[in-house]
Amino acid sequence: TDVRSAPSGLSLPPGFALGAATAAYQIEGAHDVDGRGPSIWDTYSHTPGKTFNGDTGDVAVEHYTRYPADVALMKDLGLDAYRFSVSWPRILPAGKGAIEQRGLDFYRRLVDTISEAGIAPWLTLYHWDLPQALEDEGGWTNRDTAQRFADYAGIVYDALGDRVPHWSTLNEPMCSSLLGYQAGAHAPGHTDSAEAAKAVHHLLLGHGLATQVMRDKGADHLGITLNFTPMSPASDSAVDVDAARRQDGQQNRMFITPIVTGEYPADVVEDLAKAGAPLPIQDGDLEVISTPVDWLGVNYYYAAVVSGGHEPKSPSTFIGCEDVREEEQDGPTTTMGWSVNPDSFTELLGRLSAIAPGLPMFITENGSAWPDQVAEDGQVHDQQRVDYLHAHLAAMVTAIEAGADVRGYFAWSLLDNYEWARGYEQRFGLVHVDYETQVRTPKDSAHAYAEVIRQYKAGA
Ligand code: GBH
Repeated sequence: TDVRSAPSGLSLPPGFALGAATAAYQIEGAHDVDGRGPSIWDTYSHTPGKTFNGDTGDVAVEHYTRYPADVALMKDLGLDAYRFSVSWPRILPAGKGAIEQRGLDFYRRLVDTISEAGIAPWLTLYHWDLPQALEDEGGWTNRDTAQRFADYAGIVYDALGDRVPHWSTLNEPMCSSLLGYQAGAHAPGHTDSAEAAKAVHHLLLGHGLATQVMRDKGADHLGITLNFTPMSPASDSAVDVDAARRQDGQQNRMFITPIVTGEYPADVVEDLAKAGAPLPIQDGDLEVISTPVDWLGVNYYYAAVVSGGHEPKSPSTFIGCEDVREEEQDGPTTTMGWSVNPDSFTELLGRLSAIAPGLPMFITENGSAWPDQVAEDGQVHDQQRVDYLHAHLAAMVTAIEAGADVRGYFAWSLLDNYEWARGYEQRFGLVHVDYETQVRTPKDSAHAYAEVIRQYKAGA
């Protein structure tokens, strides 16, 4: 296949944003530079046995110092937009109190460099790196953390609001709560359902409070990024159908529904209470949580097929789902073990249009990890990632043609980077990084994406 040929008939609407995404802890490194405080990911990754190979983000891909070259790469690819996150402990080393100006200065320099390259900056305030000092006071299980997050949002907005047009509060609160406090697979590594339910609610509350703070300061393009994994039952047995309902409830509905409607889904509230993990809702919280946003960020990777009624296995990722298993699917599987389901992406976007009518969507992450090899010519011929990219762009266009209001797409990820508990083993980048030399090499998928962007801009 000629990787430079975009899928035929890919017609994106006018004004569509094409970009790539990253997150602070996954790329920056410089973990102890310029007054940065420790985050829960420093603690977790430095705890033996928690991450693949003991990998940490101490060095990562040295984006903290190499950002000018990385922005130049983005420009070479022709990106219109770049989504990144701010490290809370660079700005507030203790999570609250003293502000570290050198942290704010870094993001000012970064944003100015991005803008000078003609690329629109999209800022995410929280991509999982909670200051450790706040975790020491209970982290997201502590209601106070929601207010601390809103304070932090106000500080970053005051510093960067004049130069960043697009703001997102949280990345994937599902991961921060359920992977962090229920499954133990992410920092802080707890396995306590009651804590996890508190974290869910306090993250959403923090989102609402931060949205209000930034709105009051004049922000006019505010959103939140949620991750969606469609769940279908392995059979039409009542047990499998209920397993899919429960997991869909916590993965997909528990976060979007209260934001859009001001109410949690009733079945989820019941499931959580039954599992001894009630949502700690106080009067007025749901009004805060449903403070209007301007856009929804959608992260999509794959769709799961699940069955229930198995021998209980703890901890489960979802509360009260110890009996649920994910089934293997036919077809290609990424190195994350994920199947490739572009049709489910189309369906998901249609479903979200119905759940959140009138709310513009941006695909804030989509991508895949493969066993990339550097060829003798020094190039990375990642045909599987090229195919995945083309198939998902086409699936998105199909959804748009059916009426979904999708206005942008960000590939995950610009660079190979620190894939959380999976360390450096998993490569999601359009651009290959040699972790010995830090040399960046655009993969075939980067060239393919650049060609999609070039053809779109040429009106082809
Ligand atoms: C997104 O998470 C994140 O926003 C991004 O930072 C991440 O790099 C990307 O997707 C790719 O994963 O195997 O037990 O370690 C999507 C949710 C979170 C799902 C990590 C897989 C691995 C759990 N992903 N999780 S484990």
